[in-house]
Amino acid sequence: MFGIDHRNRLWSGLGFAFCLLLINFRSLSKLSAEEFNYDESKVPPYTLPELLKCEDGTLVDSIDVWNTKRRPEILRMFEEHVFGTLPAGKIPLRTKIRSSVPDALEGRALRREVTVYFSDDDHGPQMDLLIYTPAGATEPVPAFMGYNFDGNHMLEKDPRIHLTESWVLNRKELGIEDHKARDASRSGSASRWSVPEIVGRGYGLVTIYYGDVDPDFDDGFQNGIHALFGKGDSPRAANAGGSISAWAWGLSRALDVLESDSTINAKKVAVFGHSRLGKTSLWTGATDQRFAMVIANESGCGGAALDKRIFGETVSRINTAFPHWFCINHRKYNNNEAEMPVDNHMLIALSAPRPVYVASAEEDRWADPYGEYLSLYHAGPAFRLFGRQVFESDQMPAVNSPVQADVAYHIRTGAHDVTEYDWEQYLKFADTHLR
Ligand code: GTR
Repeated sequence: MFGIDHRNRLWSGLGFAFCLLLINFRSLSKLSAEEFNYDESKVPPYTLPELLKCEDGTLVDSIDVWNTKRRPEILRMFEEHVFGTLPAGKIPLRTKIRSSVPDALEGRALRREVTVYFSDDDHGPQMDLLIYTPAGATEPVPAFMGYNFDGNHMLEKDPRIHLTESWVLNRKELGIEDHKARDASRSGSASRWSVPEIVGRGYGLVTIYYGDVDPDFDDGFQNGIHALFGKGDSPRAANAGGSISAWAWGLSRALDVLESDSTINAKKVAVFGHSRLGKTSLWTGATDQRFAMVIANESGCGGAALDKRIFGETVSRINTAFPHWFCINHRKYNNNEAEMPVDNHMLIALSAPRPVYVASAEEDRWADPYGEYLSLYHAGPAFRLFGRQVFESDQMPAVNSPVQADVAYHIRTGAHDVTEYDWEQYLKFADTHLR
């Protein structure tokens, strides 16, 4: 039993510790990107979990052991410790064509908007697919599918594209201060999509505003598609899926819809994403093997980069700044990456043997370009099991010198963004693997 004095001391000690924790939490979220490690010599020694060794010590020496034992184990670890899971089970989908323009982009594309409803309620959770296919295509085309950041209307000036009614991130530069999309911002993200080149090369593009599926703020998982899975989960399970899981789920539902679309070959769809949406494309490729190719553009921490390198963004920082992206269990690894039972070479390996493209930008040190390359390199053994050609060297290629085999990588000059250069490489990779 504690005497009064001891108890007081204990309480004030606990209070002090709590304050420290709070200060630490607050100050961490305020730390600017400059205050993290960008010095290769300060990367701590780290050990990556073995990709081809099962939990019971069995070594993976065949495609069968990989498919039936190791791959499911790795997938489970990512569900349990990183992204979390959403309740399984089919959600009936309804669709409605919102618009169809046969001569969009100066006659180059058929452009359709398809609303996908996730419930019987027309005002319930839903998403709008914006679908471009080459005008006059006579057979189903391979396609890229990926979320956009600010709404489908950001791809083109055309006022016929529906202005999203979903919650959007405020952006002063676009005049958005009340989380509502504005007409004035139409075509603001056109440079990130290279639509004329994509359709010109014979591909389709399917894009969706990610906030339709789950608005990107921490609201305790009440909005977006989380509402479909019951709000009664309180307290939230430590392995319940966060926003990245929700976004991945949305892309799978979009692929469900494409399976009965006559213009797109649903067996040849590459999932694409930039940054947080690149983390999402990797998790989508891992959870839904129907996607034929996976592209992660500058996906960084929690995406392609090796988290155990502690270079640029860290697990602690990402969970503090974006508490809704991952599952609660992921927070166990705040400042504790060494204890993570997985790292992101295993996330990439979950897409094997399908072709995977990882891309970085030279100035995007926050996303740890070398860590992104190394992850792809260390995922190699899973691809080799299938006879796929991967990279032999752990040294990344020079800037603006893409390397493509059955996996691909480039680091280009410039900042965190998606550019025409990036799309040129993705199209070339798709020409090899999706044709
Ligand atoms: C940053 C975040 C990154 C990346 C990026 C983005 O603030 O730290 O992990 O996801 O946002 O999505 O633009």
